[in-house]
Amino acid sequence: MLKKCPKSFDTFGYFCTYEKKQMNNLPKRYLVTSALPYANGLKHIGHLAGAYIPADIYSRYLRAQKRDVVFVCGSDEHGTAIPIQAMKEGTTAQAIIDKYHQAMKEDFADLQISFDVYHRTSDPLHHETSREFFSYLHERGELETKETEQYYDEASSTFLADRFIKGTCPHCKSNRAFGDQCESCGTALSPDELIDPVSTISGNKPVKKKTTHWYLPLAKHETFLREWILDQHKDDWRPSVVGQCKSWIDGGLQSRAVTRDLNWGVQVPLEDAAGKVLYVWFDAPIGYISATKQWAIDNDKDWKPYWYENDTQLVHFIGKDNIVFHCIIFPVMLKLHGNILPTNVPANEFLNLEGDKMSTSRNWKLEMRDFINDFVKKENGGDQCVDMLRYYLTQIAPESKDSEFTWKGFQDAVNSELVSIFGNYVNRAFVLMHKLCGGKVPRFVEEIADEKDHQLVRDIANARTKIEASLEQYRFREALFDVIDLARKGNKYMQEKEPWILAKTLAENPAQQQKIDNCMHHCLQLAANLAVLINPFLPSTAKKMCSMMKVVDKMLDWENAGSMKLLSVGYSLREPQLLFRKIEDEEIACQMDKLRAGAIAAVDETKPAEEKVHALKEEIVYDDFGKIDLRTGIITAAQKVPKADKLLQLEVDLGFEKRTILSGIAMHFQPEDIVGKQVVVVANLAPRKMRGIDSNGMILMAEDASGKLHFVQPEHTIAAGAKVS
Ligand code: B3M
Ligand code: ZN
Repeated sequence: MLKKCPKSFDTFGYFCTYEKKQMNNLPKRYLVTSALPYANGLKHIGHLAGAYIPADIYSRYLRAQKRDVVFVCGSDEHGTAIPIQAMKEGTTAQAIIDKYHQAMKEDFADLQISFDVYHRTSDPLHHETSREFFSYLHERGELETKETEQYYDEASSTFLADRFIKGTCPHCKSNRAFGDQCESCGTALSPDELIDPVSTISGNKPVKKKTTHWYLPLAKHETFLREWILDQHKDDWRPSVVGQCKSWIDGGLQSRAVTRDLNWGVQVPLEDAAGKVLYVWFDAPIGYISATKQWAIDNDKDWKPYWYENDTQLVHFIGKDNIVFHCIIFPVMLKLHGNILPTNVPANEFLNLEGDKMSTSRNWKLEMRDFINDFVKKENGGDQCVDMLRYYLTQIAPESKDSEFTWKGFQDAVNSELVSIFGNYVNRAFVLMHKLCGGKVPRFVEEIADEKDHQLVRDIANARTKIEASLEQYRFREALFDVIDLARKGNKYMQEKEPWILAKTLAENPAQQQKIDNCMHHCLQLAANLAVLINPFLPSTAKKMCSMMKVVDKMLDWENAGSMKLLSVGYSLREPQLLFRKIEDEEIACQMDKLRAGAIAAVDETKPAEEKVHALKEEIVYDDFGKIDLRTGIITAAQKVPKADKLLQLEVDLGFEKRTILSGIAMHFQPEDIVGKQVVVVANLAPRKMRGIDSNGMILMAEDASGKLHFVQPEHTIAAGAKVS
């Protein structure tokens, strides 16, 4: 239910929790969590947009508000996904988690995700914390034990949990279905539903064997869950989250096994439980608690209030596939263990990529690491690229429905919003201030202020109020939109005031200097406000702006937003720095090529060998072939084409003339190695422009089974220009 808002904020409505906060009922401390990523591979931008950037914006905003906040995360290093990945990479589970824990930690740091602690669930502190948690529940009789029959692989003497068992999906009939989920259609499965199950360890057909496990009887907590989620939080949690919870509860709550037969994970702390570990979804969320403990140890703080005091606001940022664990199972565990419950679980929907779902197996993805290597680390001041990505991913954040990353969309967002609106505004304000006001913050004289000046002051104050309300309600896209909108208003103000025109007639009318000063004073104060408001979203940009204004980072405190006194009169400011560069068409084309090439390679890898023998094209008649003029030639020069990973620019001597030909062989040959090679050229192919260069012909290549390319050549070197038929 939307309640009427307090009088001072009468342009929009608030939900009840926000209203409470306005009445000085602020939580005393905040604990912000991002889903613990599995340490079985690098994470992609879908993960980043779903659980990490929003949590980071929220935490940075709270810190700027000087509220007590701890932002925790860490690697999820248990579950069958880890040993499976180890099998794939031919190494040990320990080597896998060490490798990916480190890699993910670095990627997050490169993208300026400001965790207060990035922990890992293999840490002894976490094992201890999880075991204590389990024992606490077990000792109080909150867990059930059940004996069931489960699939067992006799060859390796192991029970086959989750992903160790593979078969045909009963729904879509794909053979990429596992004991927990079908990789093709995404349906959650239990091992018993698989058609023709096989062990992924031995490839054998498994047998059924009796085993005992501990279960969390969720049905016992139905009333609590209904009241807590469906009554208490029906208005302040996202509708999609409440909806998913409702269908789970209505569908009948089953007891969930919290242990597994596996030799990788947290040992079950009971005498009769040899060879059993805690289920990964039991220990992983406890990882938030262990991480908080680690933070407290590192910072000489007390962790307990964050998990036991009711005036803590606990917020879990996750993707929608994790809703049931964070809204149903973990809260039941927390309640039984005497902890506080989450205040909100702002789960995001999924981010698609260029018209398709992101997928590791199909290699249709953009890993954080790829973006870091291709943009951030490639250039001086790559920080601006971090902010560009943070900007676009927030602008398209899948807050209420699935959304889509496209390279064109990225380019448009950067070029027409960050560069043309925000960057342009700040740059113009600084350039004009240097030109028209001697490089110093000019004085503002109230007596000659007009309605446009007053309106700008109101716009700034309103923007703060609106952005704040959006952030408090986890509406990050909207908040960011309002920051850009304020910059847009700044551009309009400057455009209407035209201080550069006033400057032209200054000699005849010296009084106009004050008008110019008034305008530039306001423009600079607005720029300072923009730094404060953009800071949670684009921290490097805000820092750069502080440096241009020669102010310390303290200016970025949220309480400064809305003030027209952020920069002192007479203070000299630096020359402007470029905040954002443009994204060029070539960069986009290059990324699209890379994405497609990656996906093609992935398809080829999974194809059985017989399919790799390419099927013949449709039949042609002699005349079709007769139209093609093939000639021998010699490569006389070769060089890389800038910003195109795959293209080489070749000069080819055909005897009767020299040609420039672009060939997609840059991944296979070094330019210097192929000069002097004899080649066969399709000599009468219509010219084609690529990367602004005309390509006049095509070189014939043969591809071997491993995908390596070879030149098609006459047996002995012969004169260039000879006919091939
Ligand atoms: N590692 C699943 C995931 O990455 C899982 C999240 C745990 S959060 C406690 O989607
Ligand atoms: Zn399926």
